[in-house]
Amino acid sequence: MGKQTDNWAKRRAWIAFGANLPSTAGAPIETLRAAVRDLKDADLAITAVSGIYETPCFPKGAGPDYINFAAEIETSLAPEALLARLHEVEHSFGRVRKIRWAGRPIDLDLMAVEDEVLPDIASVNSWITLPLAEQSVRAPDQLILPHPRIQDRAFMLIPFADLAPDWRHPILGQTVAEMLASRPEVEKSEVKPLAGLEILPE
Ligand code: PH2
Ligand code: MG
Ligand code: MG
Repeated sequence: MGKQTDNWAKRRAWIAFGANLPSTAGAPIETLRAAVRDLKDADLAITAVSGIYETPCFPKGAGPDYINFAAEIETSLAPEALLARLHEVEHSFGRVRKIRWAGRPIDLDLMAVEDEVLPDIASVNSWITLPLAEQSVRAPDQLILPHPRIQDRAFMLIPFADLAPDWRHPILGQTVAEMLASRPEVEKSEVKPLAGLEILPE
């Protein structure tokens, strides 16, 4: 199939970046910097990057701390093509998909494409409400939008709030700022800004 750019106007989307193991490009921060650079092309512009954070591994104790941040992009790629592009970049840094929640040299998660719901409200809802015990063993094999864990994770919400505090979840009805306000204080306090580090969109 072609790149599915026909009939797609440019749309805004938000990507969560994460890493907690070294890659072929070096330490997590170096990997993610290189990934931002590689993602850019004629169909995809990086329009803003959040602060950079050091965050405890979820689940607790399962591995080293993560580096997390988020990027706002503008793209003419359809959501499926965009996801394929993210997987391609993950693969180029040595990411192998094996064990759920295993440590990883790079993780690029598509959090949202405007207020798109995919594949449909009922399916997204069933992933949103999946009990934690099942989340550790079941992963969707198709694109789910918005990403079903945004509202549960300060390490996604804090970077997202740097970029788009007013983005409203099309199913839950809350903004990023509101979802973030619902997270426990301890969880938020563990997401630590890394001062002096920067990733420029250009
Ligand atoms: N991503 C995971 C699993 N655990 N923990 C933190 N702190 N940050 C992540 O990005 C993360 C995680 C699976 O995608
Ligand atoms: Mg992830
Ligand atoms: Mg992922």
